[in-house]
Amino acid sequence: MPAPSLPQNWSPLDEQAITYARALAADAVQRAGNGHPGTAMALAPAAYLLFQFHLRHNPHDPEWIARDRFILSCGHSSLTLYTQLLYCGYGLTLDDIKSFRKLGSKTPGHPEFGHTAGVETTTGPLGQGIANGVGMAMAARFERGLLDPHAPKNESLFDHYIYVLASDGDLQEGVSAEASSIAGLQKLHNLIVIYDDNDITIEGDISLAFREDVDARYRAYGWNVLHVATAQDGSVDITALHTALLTAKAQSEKPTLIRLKSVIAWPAPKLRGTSKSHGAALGKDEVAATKSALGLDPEKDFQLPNEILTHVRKVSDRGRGLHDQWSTQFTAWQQANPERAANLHRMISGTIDSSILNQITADFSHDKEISTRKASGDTIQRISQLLPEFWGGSADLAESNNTTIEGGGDFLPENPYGRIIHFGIREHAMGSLMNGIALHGGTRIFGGTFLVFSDYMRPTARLAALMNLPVTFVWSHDSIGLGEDGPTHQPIEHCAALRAIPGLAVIRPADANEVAIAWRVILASNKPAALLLSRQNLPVFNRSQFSSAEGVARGAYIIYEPREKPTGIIIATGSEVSLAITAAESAASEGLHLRVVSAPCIEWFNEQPEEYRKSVLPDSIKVRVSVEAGIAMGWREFVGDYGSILSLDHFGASASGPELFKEFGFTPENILAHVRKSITSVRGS
Ligand SMILES: Cc1ncc(C[n+]2csc(CCOP(=O)(O)OP(=O)(O)O)c2C)c(N)n1
Ligand SMILES: [Mg+2]
Repeated sequence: MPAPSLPQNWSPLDEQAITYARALAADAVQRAGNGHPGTAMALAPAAYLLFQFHLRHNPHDPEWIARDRFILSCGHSSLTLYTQLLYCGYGLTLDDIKSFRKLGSKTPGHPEFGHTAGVETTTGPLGQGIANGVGMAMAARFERGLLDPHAPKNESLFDHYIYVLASDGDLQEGVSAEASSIAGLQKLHNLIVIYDDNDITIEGDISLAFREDVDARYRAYGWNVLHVATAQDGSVDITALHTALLTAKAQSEKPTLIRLKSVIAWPAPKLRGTSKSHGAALGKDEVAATKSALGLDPEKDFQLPNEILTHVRKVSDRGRGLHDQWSTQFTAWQQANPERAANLHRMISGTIDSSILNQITADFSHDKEISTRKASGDTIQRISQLLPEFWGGSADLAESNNTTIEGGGDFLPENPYGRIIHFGIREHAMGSLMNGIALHGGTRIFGGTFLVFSDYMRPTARLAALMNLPVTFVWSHDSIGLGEDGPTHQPIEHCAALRAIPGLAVIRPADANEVAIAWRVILASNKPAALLLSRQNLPVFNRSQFSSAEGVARGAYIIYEPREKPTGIIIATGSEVSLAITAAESAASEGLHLRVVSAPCIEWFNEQPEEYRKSVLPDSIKVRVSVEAGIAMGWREFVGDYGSILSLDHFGASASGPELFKEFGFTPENILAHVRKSITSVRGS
C-alpha cells in the first residue's frame, strides 16, 4: 500500500462540495416525498473522490471510448450518481435534482441508461450492476485484443477501468456471486468494486440475513480485498479510500473489492446508522438538523454556492484535456493501424455495412434435414469470419447450443483475447455479463443455454430490452421436441413469457434458412433478440417451391399458398411450420385451400405496415389455426374469435420428440381437425 494521503490538489473546497452533496441528497428526497437519502448522504465522499480524482472521463463527451466506466450497482442510491453528474457537468442542473423522481425528469428514481448522460447502465435490481461491471471489464480486454493486443498491461490507449459502487444487497444477490467468481477466474484487474459495507439493509441490521465472511469469499474467488474503516467522526475516510483506490489500480492480476465501512445517513443526528434512512425522506426537522451538523444553513434547501459549482466543474476541463491528449495518440494509432481503425469505426457505429451483411445468406440445401441449432452454429461460424468483434459462448452447453466459434480460442487469462467465453453454469450472470459487454460497446455478444433455462436469465433479458441493448440470446432445445429429458427441460410457457417482454425480438425459425436470415436481421437491427432453436432435425424447405426465407425480416410471411384462393390460414412457428405445410398440402384433396404463414417473430411482424400485415392475414379469411408447441397465450389475437389454437397448455413428458408431438396432437391430421373446428365456428357465427 502507498503511504496514506489525500489526492494531490485536494482543497477545503472539495470538503465543502461533499458537504453540499450530502445536503442535496437529503433535500431531493424530502422534496420528492420518497426516495433513498441515507446511502447517498453517506457515500457522497466516495463518489466525489471517484468522479473528481480517479475516473478518467470527459463530461463533454460521455461516449468517449477510452473512458473509465462507473456503475452505481445500488441504483436505489441514485442521488449518489446524480449529484456527481451535476458537479461534473454532464448536463444535469440543480433544477433536475429538484425534480428528482418526477415524470419526465432526467433524475428518475433509479438511474436509467440512455435517459441521463453519464449513466452507464440501468440499475435498481440489486446484483445486476456489479455483474454488468464484470461484463464491461471483459469487453474492455477483448476490445483491446482487437485494437492494440501487443501493448503492455495498462499501457494501451484503449485500457480503462471499471468502477462499481455496490451495497449489501448487491453482494447478497446470487448473480453477483456468479459474476464475481468469473471475474476472479478471469483475473480482471481492470475491475474495482467499492462495497458499501454499512451493516444495514431495509429490514435492519445486516446480521438478520448476512453473516458470511465476505473477505474469505472474495479471496476464494481470486480477488484482492482491501479494507477502509470509517474516519474517527464516522464519515468516509477519504484518505484511506484514495489510498485503497491507488492500490487497486496498481494491481495487475486481480479484480479488487474495497470494503468501505460507512454509516448510512451520516451525519443525520437521529437517523444515521438506521435502516429508517434507507428508503424514506428523513423529515423536515431531521433534514434541518443534518444541515446544522454539516455547518450549513438549516433553513435553506438545495444550496450550492457558485464558488463550489465553479470549483467542481473544473473536472470537465481536466477531462477535456485528457481526452485531447488521448486523441493525439489515437490519431497516430489510426494512421499506423488502418485496418483496425476501420473495424473500430464499424464497432462504434453499431451499423454493419450491407456488403458484409449480404454475405449471410440463406444457402442451406434442402437435401438434408438439419436442426435449427446446428444451422445457427454454422451461421455463427460465417459471421465470426466476417466480424472480428463477434464473440460469445454458453453456460456450459456450447456443444448443445452450437455456440462455439471454431478456432476462436478460449477467453481466459492465459489467452486474454479468445473469442469463446465459458460462462460456466451461471446463466443469470451470463445474461448480466452480456448486458455489460453490450453496454461497454464495441463488440457483438451472444450467449446460449437451453430455452427452459431462460427463466434463470429472465431479469437480464428484461434489462436488455429496457436498455435496448444489442445482445443475442441463443436458446436451443425449444420445445417438447427435445424429447427424453422430459418436462424439466421442455419449455412450454417460455415463448409466450418472453414475448411478453416489451422490445425483445423472440425469433423461432422454421428451418435452417430462416435461421441464417434471422441472424442477419438481428445483426442489422442492433437490438435485443432471442433465437429459439430446435434440438431435433427439421426439413429445410425447398425455396423454389416455397417462398423465400427473406420473409423472416418481416416477422411473418406466407410460406405456402394453395393453388386456389385461400379459404383458411394456418399460422405456425418453428418446428411446427413443416407440419402445417404437410397439413395444407393434404387438405387440397378435401377441397380445403389453406395458406400457411410462417411466423418466426411476432415482434417484427407487428412492426410491419398494416397493409403488409393485412395481406398476410386478411380480415376476410376467418378460418384460422395457430400451431405452436407451447401455451396458447397470445395466439387469439392472430386467429380471431373463430379461429382455433393448437397449443400445449400443460407440462410435457419424458419420451422421444416424435412420440410427444403425436401424443400432444402436433400432427398434420390434428391441425386439419382444428381447421374444421374453425370452419364450424365461422359457419355458426
Ligand atoms: C433484486 C432486488 N431485490 C430487492 C430490491 C429492493 N431493495 C432495494 S434496496 C434493498 C436493500 C437495501 O440494502 P443495501 O443493499 O445494503 O442498501 P443500503 O440500504 O445500505 O443502501 C432492497 C431489498 C431491489 N432493488 N432489487
Ligand atoms: Mg447496506
